[in-house]
Amino acid sequence: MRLLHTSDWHLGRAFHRVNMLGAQAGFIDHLVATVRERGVDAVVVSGDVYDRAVPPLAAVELFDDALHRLAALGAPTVMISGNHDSARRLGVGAGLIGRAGIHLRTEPAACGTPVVLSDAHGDVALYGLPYLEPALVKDEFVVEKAGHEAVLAAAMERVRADLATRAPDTRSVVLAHAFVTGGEPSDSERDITVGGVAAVPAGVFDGVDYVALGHLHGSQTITERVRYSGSPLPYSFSEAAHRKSMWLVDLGADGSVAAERVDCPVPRPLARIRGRLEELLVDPTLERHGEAWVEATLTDPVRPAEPMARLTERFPHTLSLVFDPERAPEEPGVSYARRLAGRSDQQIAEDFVAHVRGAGPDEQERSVLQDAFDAVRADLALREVAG
Ligand SMILES: [Mn+2]
Repeated sequence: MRLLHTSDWHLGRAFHRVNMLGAQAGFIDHLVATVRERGVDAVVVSGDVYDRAVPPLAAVELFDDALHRLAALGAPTVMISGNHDSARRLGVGAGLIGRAGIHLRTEPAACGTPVVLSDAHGDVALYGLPYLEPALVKDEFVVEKAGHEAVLAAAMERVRADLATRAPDTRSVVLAHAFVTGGEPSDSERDITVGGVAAVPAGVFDGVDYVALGHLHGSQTITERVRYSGSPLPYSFSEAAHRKSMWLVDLGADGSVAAERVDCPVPRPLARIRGRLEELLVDPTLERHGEAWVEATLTDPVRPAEPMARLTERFPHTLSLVFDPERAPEEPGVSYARRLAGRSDQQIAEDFVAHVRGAGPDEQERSVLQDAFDAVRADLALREVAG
């Protein structure tokens, strides 16, 4: 049986100021084409279909379009809710949609009830474990310590118990949305550490043939049988080195796994560049980033004037500016109170300007500061008279 494993679509999410709906629609086209051209028997989507609980209408329309196209292809699809989805909202109409072969698994209580597909070699049981927020599902799974490992272990016990009741040659697939030990995070996953240690050992999933993971946005192989597909699109500059893809998994008659990476379309490459503004504007090696989405880290000791306007002349798709000025290390161990002792408000303000910008105020800026302090003092004096 040939599976296509993807996750973390985050429909409706923007990348900095860029609306990603066009790129997300391009990915759905690619997904549908892959299902058709590569003879995919089933699609598994491991959570974070949407970026938030109440997604924008355009994202809901895109999801609706994806469901209809997958159903029209006759490719059974199993989807779980992730930590970004509202399980309740995503699960609306799941029973009806399931009759069209699109199985939305958003109920923690149903994790031991698989979607059963079959091929010439027998049955394949696909268990959808929606994102299990420990505090919310600890009663359902009757665990003492409401941690990620405890609730996933309890859910997997139900999976194994169900599997034990089936024909011995039944192959099994688990979909889960979790942070598995050994996985490499990026900046665009919402933290799930509230309430304890987030990372779950891969051994929790022992006993099944393939584990289709979602949550981490980089494609990763934890073990041959336990993989993250990663998101199809980048959602932070920390993903600049990612190669966005899906896993095409051939599940053999004996439960063996052969996985192939299928690349996703790249709407625009990502580049992180670093240096002084004047260098970035002329460095010939940066020429290749002219069409990229760029994050520039400026190391100028003094913040240059209009850096964004100047950068976008060379890199029109600059989306993010970071200032990390080179400066001499400060004298350590001097307390804040000691640094302020015996100085006027004006001196403290001028030092502050020098600290954040790298250079102190010029004459004009000094007089602006002076006027501000004078105005505050005058106001205070008036209040005392009035009060
Ligand atoms: Mn995600």
